[in-house]
Amino acid sequence: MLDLKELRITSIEDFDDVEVVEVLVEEGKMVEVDEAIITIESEKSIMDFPSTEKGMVKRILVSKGDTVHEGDLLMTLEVEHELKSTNEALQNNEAKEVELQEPSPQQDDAVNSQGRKALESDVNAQPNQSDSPSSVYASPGVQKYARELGVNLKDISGSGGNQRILKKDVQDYVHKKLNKQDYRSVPSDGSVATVAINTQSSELSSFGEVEEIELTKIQKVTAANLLSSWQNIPHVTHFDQANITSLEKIRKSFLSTLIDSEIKLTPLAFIVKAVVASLEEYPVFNATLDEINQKIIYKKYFNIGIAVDTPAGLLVPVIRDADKKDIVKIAQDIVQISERARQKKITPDELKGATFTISSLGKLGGQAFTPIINPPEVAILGVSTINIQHVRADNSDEALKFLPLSLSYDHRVINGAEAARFCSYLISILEDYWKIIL
Ligand code: CAO
Repeated sequence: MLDLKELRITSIEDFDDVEVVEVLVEEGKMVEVDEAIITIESEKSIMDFPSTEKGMVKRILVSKGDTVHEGDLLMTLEVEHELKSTNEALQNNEAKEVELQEPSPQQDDAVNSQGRKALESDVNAQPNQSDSPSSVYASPGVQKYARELGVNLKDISGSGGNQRILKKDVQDYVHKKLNKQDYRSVPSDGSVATVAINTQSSELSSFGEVEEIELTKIQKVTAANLLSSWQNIPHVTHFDQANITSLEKIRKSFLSTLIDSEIKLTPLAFIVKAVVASLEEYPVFNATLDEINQKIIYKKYFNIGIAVDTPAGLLVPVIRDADKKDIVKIAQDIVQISERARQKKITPDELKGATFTISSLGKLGGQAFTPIINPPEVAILGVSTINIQHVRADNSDEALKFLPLSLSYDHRVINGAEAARFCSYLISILEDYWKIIL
């Protein structure tokens, strides 16, 4: 037995006439008693208006932007007292409705649980005691959602009409917090805030002798940053090598002129200069991906991070404005920052602001490796040990020196062809260094 019921706007405290800012249901779909059917907004507040009946929406008589007054007809519902025959259809409709209007439970759970974690550490994220409709513009549903996540709606600017805060704004806010935490808010104790592989020495000692040594603070922080980078950035590594036979001759001749000075002129200073020239030519390698606003930020300065192996762990101090420095100054900087890092004298400021990093294993050995990007950078160059290849030319045996290069890049920002071009350009400089010296 079907009845047609009318849903009218009833008297609501503070509201004389109000604007419909959202219609939350569709014709042909089921609504439940107390389910929000429209969102209305006055000068002072915003709220969801609920259905007083359960039934199928037959006809909607208001639309977004309409002004409604007490007693106005909003929609008609087909109400069945015994809904047995249509139960199945109704359930399907309900399921679809949930799909269309709400994020999936998994999405919500992911945001909820990660969001809570991200916000627990945020001293400003207190429960929104004062998020009453008169102080923030958000529907009760959004207010409830924010409350569940521990988000204070006052911290969010709304993207809806009249700056109304939407569910999406709450989600964006949480994602922003998560992103910030991933890259910059390593816990002050340096602990690795991830699911730990919990292998304890008691388990291992059943197989033989073990020794436990606490990770240094640097190792803890590095572990958290590396893990975050590895998990969040799709890395690709491009391998190549440069014939630096003539560059090595140039370096040796430079060295002979510096014989009495303290300057240590290794291939790395030349590599830094060649990398800067390549970054100038291919600026995307000097960029940052702004994930939230979906933008690439091109930096016009060239600060090169140098991975330094120290007894306490890996540190990456920065050579600032490398484009404005000559090779000798860069060589001096490398020595100075690496010594300060090893002597634990480096300051936090000296570790910040890199736009691209070089990790040189120098003569330690190896032919290639896959360096991990140091966010917010989008690429890193790994340098391995020079290898010597003998070639026969004009009845003589020439020993050529090849420098292996491993370029890891963020595949969201840089594609393989660009990486190949960048590497070829870098190699062309390393193989014909006069190109940038003169
Ligand atoms: N192949 C062969 N020899 C090389 C070389 C290369 N690619 N690069 C440098 N060398 C030589 C140098 O010429 C120098 O030779 P001499 O002993 O004859 O003077 C020697 O290796 C040692 O150089 P160095 O390491 O003192 O200086 P550098 O400028 O090459 O590097 C620094 C400085 C700080 C980068 C380096 O000392 C260092 O810490 N590297 C480790 C970085 C690292 O751990 N990366 C991995 C990160 S991922 O875990």
